Amino acid sequence: EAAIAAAAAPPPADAPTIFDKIINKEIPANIVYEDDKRPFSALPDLQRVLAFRDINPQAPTHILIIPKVRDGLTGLSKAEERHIDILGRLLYTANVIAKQEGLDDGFRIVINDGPNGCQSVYHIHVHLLGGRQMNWPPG
Ligand code: DGP
Repeated sequence: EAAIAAAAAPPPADAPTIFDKIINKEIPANIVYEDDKRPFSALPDLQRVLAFRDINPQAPTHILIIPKVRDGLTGLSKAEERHIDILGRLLYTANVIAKQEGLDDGFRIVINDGPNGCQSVYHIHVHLLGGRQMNWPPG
C-alpha cells in the first residue's frame, strides 16, 4: 500500500499538507525543536525551522526537520537559489538535534524526493534517523 501511495502523482504545488496543521498547532506533534522570535531575532521567517518526531518511526530516533514556511519547496527538486539559506539551516539544525538526542555514534539524514524517492508529504523535510546501526544500500 505504501509503495502504491508513493508512486502516485505529486499533488499541486500549492496544496496544503498535514505539516501545515502541525506548524499551526492544529494537530499535536512531539516537537523537539522550534526557532522562535527570540533569541533568533535576526532570523527571517523563511529561515525558521520546526522539528518533531515522525509518527511512524523507522529507528529509535526518527525526527523530521521542516521549514515553517514552505515557499514553494514541496521537495528538494523544487529548490531555487533563494532557498540556499533554509536548506543549510535544515541540515545544520539536524546536527544540533542529533547532539540533543545523544546520537554520538552517528546518524543518517534522508530527503525523499518525488515518487521514486518515496516522498509522501510535499513540504520539504529532512529525516534524522539514529539510535541503531543503519544499513547500506538503503531500500
Ligand atoms: P516522506 O515519505 O519522506 O514524505 O516522509 C513523510 C513522513 O511524515 C513519514 O515518515 C510519516 C510522517 N508523517 C506523516 N504524517 C504525520 C503526522 O501527522 N505527524 C507526524 N509526526 N509525522 C507524520
